[in-house]
This record gives sequence, C-alpha cells and structure tokens, in this order.
Amino acid sequence: MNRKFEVVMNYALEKGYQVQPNILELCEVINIDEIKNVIQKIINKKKQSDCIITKKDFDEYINDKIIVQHDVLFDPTSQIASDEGMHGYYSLFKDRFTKLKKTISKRSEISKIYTISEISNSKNNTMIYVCGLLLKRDSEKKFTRLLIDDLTDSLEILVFEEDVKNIANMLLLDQFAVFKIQVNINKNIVCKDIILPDIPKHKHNRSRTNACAAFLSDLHIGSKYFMEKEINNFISWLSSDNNIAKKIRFIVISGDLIDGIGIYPDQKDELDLDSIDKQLYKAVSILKKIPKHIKIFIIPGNHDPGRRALPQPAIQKKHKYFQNCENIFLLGNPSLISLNNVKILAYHGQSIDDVVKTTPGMHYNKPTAVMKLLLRSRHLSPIYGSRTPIAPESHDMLIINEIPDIFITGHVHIIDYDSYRGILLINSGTWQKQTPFQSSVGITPTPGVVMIIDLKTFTIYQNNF
Ligand code: D5M
Ligand code: FE
Ligand code: ZN
Repeated sequence: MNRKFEVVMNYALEKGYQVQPNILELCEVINIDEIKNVIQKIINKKKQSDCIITKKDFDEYINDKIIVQHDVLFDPTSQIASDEGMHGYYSLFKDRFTKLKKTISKRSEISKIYTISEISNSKNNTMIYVCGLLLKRDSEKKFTRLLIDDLTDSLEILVFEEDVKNIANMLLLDQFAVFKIQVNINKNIVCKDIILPDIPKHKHNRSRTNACAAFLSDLHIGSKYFMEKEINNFISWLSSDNNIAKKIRFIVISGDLIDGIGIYPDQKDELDLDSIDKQLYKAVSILKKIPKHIKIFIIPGNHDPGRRALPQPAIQKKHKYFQNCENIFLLGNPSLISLNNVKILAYHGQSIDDVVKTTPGMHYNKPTAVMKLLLRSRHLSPIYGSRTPIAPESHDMLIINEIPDIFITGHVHIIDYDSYRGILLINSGTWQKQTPFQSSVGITPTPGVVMIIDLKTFTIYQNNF
C-alpha cells in the first residue's frame, strides 16, 4: 500500500472514519499535513451516521487551493565519484553503450543486433543490424562515411541514400545509434537505415491545480552586466496582485546563478563583485526577497562554484548565507524533479555549444532545435573532448532515461520554446546584458524575460521585466 495513503487511512480510522481508496490519487499530490487538515474539516461538518470520507468530500476543500508538492527524482550530487583516467572513461562509455542498447533493443522493428566482430561471418547482401557509438563522420560529395564502435571492434560504414545521409549528417559524435547494414560484394558496409534511441510519443503529466512554475537561468550575479533592477522588478511582481504572479509556486534556476571568478580570460575587468563569497552573498540576499511560499530549485552552470565537468554537484549550502532558506533547494546539473506531478528535467546546457559547432543547421538562436537532437540521442552531452568537460564517472548520468514532461536548459542566454513528442522544451534566457564577448561573436541575448508555465494547463506566459 502507498505509504502516504496508509498514514492518511490510519489518521481517519483513529477518528472513527474510513477513507475511500480513490483518495490515493490525492495522496500523491498533496502533502500529508494538508490532507489531515482537510479530513478534520470534513469530519467537523459530517453527520454522525456518515462515517465514510469520499473524494467528493475533499473536492469542496481543495478545488481552488493550489497544491504544492515536489520530489527530487534524480540528483547526481551524492553519486559523483569519478574514476581516474582511461579506466573511468572506458566504464563511462561502456555504461552508455550498454544502457542505450538495452533501451533500443525493445523496439519491435529491430530484430537481432549483431556485434561488429560477428559481421565478418555474414554473407554478402544480407541485411543486419549493428549498433555503436559514433567515432567519426566525414561527409563526402557522394556519400557520408561513419566510423562506429561497440564493445568488440570498430567499423566503417558508408551511407549513399539521401534520406539516410540526412540522418547521418545530424548524428552527434559519441552518440549511440543502431545501423541497418548490408555487406556488398566489394566487402563495403553500406548503411540502409539509422535508428536513434529517440523518445516515444509522450502524454505529459499535469498538476491537479493551476500552480505555475517560473523558469530562470544565467543570472550572472557579480558581473557588471547583471540586471539587478530588472530581477528586483520580477521579485516585486511575485508579491503583486497579478493573477499569474499569485499562482507561482515554483522557480527553477538552470545554472549560472553567479558569474564566478576566472571562468574566462580577463573576466575580472567585467566583474562588479570580485569574490565567489561576495557573489553568493548577493545572490542569496536577492533570492531571500522571493516570497517563502515559492520553492526555488537551483542547479549549477559553468560559472558556478564546484567542479566544471558534467555531471556537476549542487552548489554547497554550507555557506552561512543559506541559513533560513528552507524554500531553496540546491541540486546537481542535471537533475530531474517532479513539481505537482510534472516531471522537469533541468540541465544547464553546456553541450549546446558543441552541437551548434559540429552539426549543420544548428544555431544559438534556436536552442530548442539542439534540445530535440539531445532528446533523440537520449543523452544530454554525447560529444566528448570538445568544449563541454565530461567527468569519467563509472555510470553515465547524462543519459536521458526517464522521459520528462518539461525539458529546461539555459546557457545560451536566448529565450526559446517548442515541443517535441509531447515534451515542452524551454530555454530560459538570461538576466545579463550582452557582454563584449557575446557582441564580438554575434550572440544577441534576450535578457530580463521570464518563462512561466501553468503546470495544469501547460499555458506558456512570457513576461518581460
Ligand atoms: O555562455 C554564454 C554564451 O556565450 C553561450 O551561448 C556560450 C557562449 N560562449 C561562452 N564562452 C564562449 C567561448 N569561449 N567561445 C564561444 N562561445 C562562448 P556562459 O556560460 O554564460 O559564459
Ligand atoms: Fe550563462
Ligand atoms: Zn553557461
């Protein structure tokens, strides 16, 4: 039996009442104290002869109340234990390969998957499946050449057909895929199809009540370009009479809370606050102005304290400034949280840089297009050895195992949203004005805009502060 339901049932029994089993559903979204409270109110109103508490009794009390319930479903912080050197990376890639192969093997269209070492025995022209991580991709005029490896060997595959070439050219290095291949008479391996792990069509979860979540990232507190006035406007608005503001119960900050120290050359010339301590102190003093009924979840980005390599542990709460901040939850990057039953995958988005750099058609202005590729590869940061450092963990914690309802990133400082197979994709922009560096590389940020989602209706609001 559901533990929460058991607690609620016993509470009612002690008072001489029985609860109907369909109240189980409520137990999943409302906290126990709140349910006990409502049960007491129901009992006070009931006739003595009626000792059954039904779901209908509850509706009167919780219909227009905003439920606030959260769960942390995955946080890498306590699991981080990098193995050193090559051995660690071997375990990491082996884990990525094995887990994604297991996921994809369940697909009905794929019959047996052969290992690369078994291919030499296969007869000419038979069609078989192999799988592997992509080591190399060269696009020639007439064909695309792929080099893949599995746990047994590596293999060169040629792609001639236009539609398959389109998939091949969008593959990310080190991503996992299944290849339908044929050995031709010249002993060349020709690729007839590429199957990505991808996301099955997803029906997203909803909150029972109209609780809203606001998505922020890249505040860069401590930078000369941090927009303090605008963020204070947002925070004042949270306590206003505005109908949307009144419904906000959650804020998710997807990294780069502070600007950090020594993150890029000559950063000190662009800092307002010259130590991590001062920056964090300022960050907390700003966050403390947020009304306490709003829960704030923060993951780190590449500017925040802690290690740079993914997955990143949570910013430590040991700083004295975080005292009396019970509504602030510091989590790792990436993390999966459930807000009123809606699953949110929060990731800073460092790998967007690598995908934009290596994949045709990808651009900083459209981060959700990159997010779709990441979902299709079922991995948040497949490309190894480019700009995004990845730690040699024995388990690959960047695999997208559980399917989220909302996938949220930051990092590129450009607000964007879209959906993919029922998942809402959001890039939450920034609270930092355009920096000289961004201007030199032609990145035009969209600062001071907050994305708000109604977790019941999935209505999207964009408010410009
Ligand atoms: O990154 C803010 C944005 O600037 C993001 O789109 C990446 C881009 N960026 C940051 N550093 C570089 C370098 N060195 N080359 C190219 N693009 C870069 P943030 O994480 O806030 O610094
Ligand atoms: Fe940033
Ligand atoms: Zn960043």
